[in-house]
Amino acid sequence: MNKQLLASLAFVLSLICLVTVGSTETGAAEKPNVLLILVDDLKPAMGCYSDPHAKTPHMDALSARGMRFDAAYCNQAVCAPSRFTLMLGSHSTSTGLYGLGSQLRQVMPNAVTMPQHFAKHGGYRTESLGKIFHIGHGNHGDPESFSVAHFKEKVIEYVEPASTDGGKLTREEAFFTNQKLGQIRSLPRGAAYESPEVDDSAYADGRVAEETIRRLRAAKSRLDSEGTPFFIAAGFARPHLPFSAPKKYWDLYDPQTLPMPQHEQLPKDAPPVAGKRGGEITNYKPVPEKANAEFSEELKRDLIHGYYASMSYVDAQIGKVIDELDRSSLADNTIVVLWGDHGFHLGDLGIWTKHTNYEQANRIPILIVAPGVTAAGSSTKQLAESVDLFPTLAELAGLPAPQGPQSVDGVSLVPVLQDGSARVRDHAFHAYPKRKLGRAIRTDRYRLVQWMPYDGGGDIAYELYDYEADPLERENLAARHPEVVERLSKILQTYPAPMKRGG
Ligand SMILES: [Ca+2]
Repeated sequence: MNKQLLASLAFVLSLICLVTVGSTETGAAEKPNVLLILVDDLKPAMGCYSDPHAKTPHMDALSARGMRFDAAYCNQAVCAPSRFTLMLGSHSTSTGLYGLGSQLRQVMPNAVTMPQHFAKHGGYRTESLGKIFHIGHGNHGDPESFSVAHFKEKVIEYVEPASTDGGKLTREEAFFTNQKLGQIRSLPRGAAYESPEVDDSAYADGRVAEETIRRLRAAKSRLDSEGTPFFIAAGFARPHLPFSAPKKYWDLYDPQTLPMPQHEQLPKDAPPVAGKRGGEITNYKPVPEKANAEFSEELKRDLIHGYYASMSYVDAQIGKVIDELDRSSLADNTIVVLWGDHGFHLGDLGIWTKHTNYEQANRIPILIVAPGVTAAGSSTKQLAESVDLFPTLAELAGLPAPQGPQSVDGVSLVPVLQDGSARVRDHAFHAYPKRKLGRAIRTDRYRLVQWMPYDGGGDIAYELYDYEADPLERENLAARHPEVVERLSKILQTYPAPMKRGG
């Protein structure tokens, strides 16, 4: 065999290897595109997560193309910090970015976010639409993360005049547009829901879907002409409050058949710091403003109906975007990730919205379709965290693992994507700061929450829940199972000392 033939053979063999291992090399033409779909306040209540009530055919179809993570958790159940954990691969306890108003570049001017990493190491063109970084509450997003200007859209939105007392600036609209932040309580409350007969594009998510489709078409021609891969992050606002969604999505449901909360008391024997009443939802009418007020059955049903209607509305918009991936023949070379920024309490434990360390606020949907890597219709019980997506996507794209300078706390889930029974971690970690800092370890069976004063000492309280015996978190078992508390506390002790609040 002559040298030339040997070289050709070696080249062909290396190409075969490249295809077989699913792009662990960095050949420019081989780079997969990335479509990151972020959905605000989406808990795993879709059809693909076995919710029998949900009408979510498009997310279900997306799930059927790849892998569904059944035990995925956010790292902090608040919009802004959760999105930072995703984009930095860092726990909020590592960065100090705990608050809605925490400014990334003030706290960490040189942080390298996931899209920055893709641009720097892979030559990706990176774009963002809708709710990606949290904007509002004094926050202005992170323009440094993307190659082109952010396509900004509303989160709080109404079309019915009655929802805003005839067009007044309402409390949550002010928060999310950085207006009158010092005078929020003086503003009127907007409606918690509305259901007008309007087209999908009457609200932000319809417009974000339309613009994402335009961006995908432009990205396709750029890919064909210049070979530039894309990283597009499309952020949808619903089912975040208010549940403003076109009537046709409300009409998909009979509210009388929707699931109502099964257990509306806080867990027995839980420390008071852990519980929650009132909060964000009291900024919406007709929710009672007093934190401890009872909700009528009608109100609970309307809110739950609104959540499901909003989920179906966003589902339809995601379906349009995925259709475009197919139409433009991008699907075979595009990794698609769907991620909810945190879960949502729909009256369970008597809690509404998020901002707790309990299961409903922290469990999230993660769907990953990685062509050539994930098997269609697969799922895994591997515990996963938001911070894992950065190293996972970097590895899938054949890029170097993220190096910071921020602390990179995630692990790559690629072995799990290849085989759902593989294990890369044995617990998930999350945190929520209140009067004390609550840090949690979630294993297959248990959740331990340690509530610790910020000075690190003194009065430490624990919660322990056993999800085999008590999936609804009716009772804190910490005092009854000290041996489990001790075992899980030891895991917690392996984490670095948490950063102080104030970022
Ligand atoms: Ca959110």
